[in-house]
This record gives sequence, structure tokens and C-alpha cells, in this order.
Amino acid sequence: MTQPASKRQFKQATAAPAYVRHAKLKSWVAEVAALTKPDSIYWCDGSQEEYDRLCDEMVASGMLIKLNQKKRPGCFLARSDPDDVARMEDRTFVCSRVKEDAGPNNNWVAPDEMRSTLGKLFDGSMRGRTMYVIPFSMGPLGSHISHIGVELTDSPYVVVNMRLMTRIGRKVLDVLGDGGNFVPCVHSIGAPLAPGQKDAVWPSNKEHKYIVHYPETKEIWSFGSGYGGNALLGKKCLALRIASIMAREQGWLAEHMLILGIETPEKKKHYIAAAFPSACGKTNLAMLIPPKALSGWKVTTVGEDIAWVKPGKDGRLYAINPEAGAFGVAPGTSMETNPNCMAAVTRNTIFTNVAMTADGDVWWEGMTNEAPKELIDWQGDAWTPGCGRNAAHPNARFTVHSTQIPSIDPDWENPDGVPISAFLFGGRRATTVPLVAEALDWEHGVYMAATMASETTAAMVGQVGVVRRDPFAMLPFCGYHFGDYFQHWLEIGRGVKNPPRIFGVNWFRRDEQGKFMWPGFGENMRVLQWVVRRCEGGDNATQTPIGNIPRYEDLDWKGLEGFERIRFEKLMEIDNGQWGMELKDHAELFEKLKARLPKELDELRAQLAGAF
Ligand code: O2Y
Ligand code: MN
Repeated sequence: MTQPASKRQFKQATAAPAYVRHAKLKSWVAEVAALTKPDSIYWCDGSQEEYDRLCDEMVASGMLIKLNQKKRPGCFLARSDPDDVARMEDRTFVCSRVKEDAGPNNNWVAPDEMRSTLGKLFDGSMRGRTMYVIPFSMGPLGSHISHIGVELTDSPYVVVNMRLMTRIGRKVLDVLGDGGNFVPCVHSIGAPLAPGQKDAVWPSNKEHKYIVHYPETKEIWSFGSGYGGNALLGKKCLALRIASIMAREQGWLAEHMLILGIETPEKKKHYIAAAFPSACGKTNLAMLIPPKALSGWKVTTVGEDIAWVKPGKDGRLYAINPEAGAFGVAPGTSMETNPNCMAAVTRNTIFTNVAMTADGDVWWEGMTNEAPKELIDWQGDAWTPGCGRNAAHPNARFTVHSTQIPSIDPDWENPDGVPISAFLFGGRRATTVPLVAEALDWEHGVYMAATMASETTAAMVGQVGVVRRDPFAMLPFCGYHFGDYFQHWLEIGRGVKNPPRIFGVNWFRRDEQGKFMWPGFGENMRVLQWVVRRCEGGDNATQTPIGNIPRYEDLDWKGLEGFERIRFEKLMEIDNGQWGMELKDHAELFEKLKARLPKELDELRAQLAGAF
């Protein structure tokens, strides 16, 4: 008897393609399908044809809007549900067997209890939808630093974004072979469709959202959200939370860091990895264009959000960018702040929650000095300047492949990584913290990074301008107890002959009038220049209790001669009163972590407290 066409299609789509040789992968996919009950299963091959087809299907369903193809060829706009616009730290869990292993820095639920909760939520959660199987590689295919994951998702938006941000499809399965290791990642928007039911433009689960990590089994289960870090599981979930756990077990580092290259006028190449909390300008720094006056200095981009760092045989640390694309914040990005980024997003880009112009182009706050006279805002409503609402959501994003970044480094996909000369740690601090200070040694650098903090911004949930301790910019991303993580950092430094130098930076100090004291953006090159010269052994600093700092004459002021010595000294000021308070805050952080805090760090704190 012949089957109805719909049944036949289901059967064809459900069978794994012949090229899938990994029996365990096939049986895991079947197991998740038995739980989530999708209408069909589709194995992503990663081809351009597949990407185009999925985009077309989403345009037909209303999930994507095709932008003006003359102005933005290959570009689309997605508008998410207003309740599904950002990572949700309060719904993110690390479910280790022992609660203390997750640490006070993570939400914890016992794994059995979480499995039981999720089992009920995932049961039938993909009904009426397709389950996409996305094999992906974090890091260049076949690199000894890379890791493979497989994401099962019922969101085609996730598939196309994953294709821009990672390496996906058949080529990954070729590397995986018939028995390679992979991190299983299950994602459902949690919005099953009944037969004949009309789908939402951005389906998600209004009631339940869970982003769950199981450290011992290295699994990720995400339910209810279709947005960014909650749904693109290769990024924050795998490349940071799960990878941080793997890195500790295997002797490497998984960090919330950009990686940039600097070529000096003498044609010497250095690489710097820099950690900043979300919304501190990581993407801008990674794509920095040096001021014209600093001739001979060039900056290239290896990565703008995540770095995996491994000791090399020569006693240095080597880093790869595990991603292959950016999921960057649009608001604030302009030809003034980041021309490389503006060039990158002129084509083949998916925009999410930005505003749309009357002629089908995009706009967001900060893109131009003046807003267009009329727009369609991120929720699809008519918008005019002064109407009292944002046109773009403050966390609106662009997804773009790394190859479109004009400053991309020729070695950005080097499977061995790039050698790191310096680590930078920075936050957004209106007071207290000088423009730059170099740690006195590795241990002091770990202290600096462990105690770093940043002011909350409008892009985050909660009060704006509150100083939040964010060790290593990893507060939302470290998959285990911060005390153990600090210990791991101490050990990594002790284990290599030539560890990178460590620096703290602060682009955001303000004067008495509340104005930023440092121009930032391209001018940050002057700080990078100083950092590079320090790494080359320059004698261009003076020692203070909080580290080595540049004197006025130690920075290159060509093209910024108007920046006066007195202003610089204010920018570099180390105020005893402010540092006394700062150290009390460090003590408070250490008190929370004391069960596993390395004693060296508390000794350093006590020593520093004695200096103020
Ligand atoms: O809000 C989200 O889901 C994205 S969060 C994000 C995305 C890209 C790079 N960094 C971040 C972050 O929060 O650090
Ligand atoms: Mn980030």
C-alpha cells in the first residue's frame, strides 16, 4: 500500500543520511526524537543551498523579513518575542552532582531533579515541528584545540545563525568519524504546534525557560527561548560554560576574551587576548583602527568574544577563536565607533531586533547622529524620533561570518592558534581604576582579574550603574566554582615558561562633570602600543602598589597632543580612599568564595590592603 505524501516525506526526512557513520550519534538523535516527538528530523549538511532554503522558508512563515537586497544583499531581519530578547542568567543552571562544585557563582539544582523537570517539558515539545540536527565544530576543523558539538533544535533561526557563527554540517561529521566525541546539545523553543494551529512569528515558551548544563556528562539542555546565548548552544553554553569545565580537566583555558593581532612598525607581530564583561566594547576593540598619526601600527582581528587558550611546546600560550562569526550588539555601532564592523554587516547578515527604515534598510540607536524621520521599530510598530521608545532593542544583534570583517587576521583559523603576548582585563568603572596598569607578576595578574568589576548598563536586566564584581568577565559563564577557577589560572601560569604579561584597563573613567576622561575607541591603540612595548621589555613604566603604570611620557601622543599631562595624571590617579573601599569590596567577594579560594589571593589582598 502506498503511503500518503506527508508520511513518505516524514520517513525520508527522518532517516539519517548514508554519510552519517556514528552509531552513538544516530541512537542519541533517535532517543531525543522519541522524547520530543518532532514531525520530522532533518540533518543539516551546512551547504549554502540549505541556508538559502531555510531563509526562504522563514521569510514565507514571517520569521524573517528580507531586507532591501540592493542596500543589504543577503540580509534579513528577525523580530523576537518581547519576552525573549537576551540571555537569562536567572534561568541558567549548572547541575553538578555536588552543589559546591557549581559554586556561589552559578544557579544549582540537583541533576536528578532537573532531569525530571526537563523530561516533562521536553516530552512532545517539538510536535508539529522539524528537529534539525546540527553537527558543529568550535574551532577550526580538525584542530587539536577544537571540540565538536551536535545541537538538536526545533528552530530554523538557530540553524542559520549557527551556520554563520560556527562550522556546521557534513564536514564536521567527516571529522567526527564513527566514534569521535561530541558534546550533546538539545534545544527546544518549547512551543509544540497542534495540527492546523497557526504558528507565532517568534514562537517560544512564555512560562518556562531553562538553560541547563550537566558538568559531569558534558550535556546542554535549553528550553523555552529562541534567542542568542540561550539557543545558539555552541556559544556561551558550550564554548564557555562546558568548555571551562573541560579546560580545567585537560589543562587549558576557555575564556570570555577577544583576540587581536598587533603589527609594530618594525613588523613584529603580537597577539593580545582581552576579557571584558558584556557591553564594554569588546567587538570595537577587536576591530580597532589605529589613529592615522600612529603610522606603521596595524590591528587585526582573530576573535571578538571567546578564546580557547592552550600551552604550546615552546612555553607560550596559544589561542584560537572557537567561533567563526560574531553575534554582536548593534546599538552604538557606527562609522565613528567601529567602521570595520559597519563594513562587515553590509551583506549576508542576520539582524535581530533592530529597526527597519522605510526603504527596507536597518537602523539602531547610535548608528547615525540623527534618526531617520520614520522607522518601523524592533517590534514592528511605526516609530518617529521623540516618540519615547527605542527604535532598536538595546540588545539588538547582528550575526555575521568572520570572513566579512575587513580586519580579519590571516591566522584567524590557524589550527595551532596564535601565541599570546598579553592578557588584558577591563571593566566599566567611573572611578578608582586607572586607564592601564600592568600586574607585577602572574599571581598578581590573577588577583587583578579575579577582583575586576564593571558597572551594569541599560543592556542588562536590573539597576543601571551598579558596580558588579565580574571575575575574569566570566561571572555568567564559568561552569564551576570561581575559587577552583582562580586556582586553575594560577596553575596554568606556573606551568608555562613564558606566560603572557597581564594588564588591567579601564576606558570608562569619568571626571567631576561625569564626562569620560579618555576618548576610547581608536585612541585605545595608545594603550595597546604601551602594552606591546612592555611585552618587548621596554623600561617605560613606574611601579605603584596596584601595578606598573605608564608616565605621561611613556605613551605616544602623536595626533593627540591636546591631551594634557594634568588630565592624564587624573586619569591615572590611584586614590587612597577609593582603593581602601575597593579592597573592602575585594574582601567581600573573597568571603563569598572562601571555601575554595586559593590562599595566595587572600594573602595578596591583605598585602594590598596594607598599602592603602
Ligand atoms: O543576549 C544574548 O543572548 C547574547 S549575549 C552575548 C552575545 C554575543 C557576545 N557576548 C554576549 C555576552 O553577553 O557576553
Ligand atoms: Mn560575550
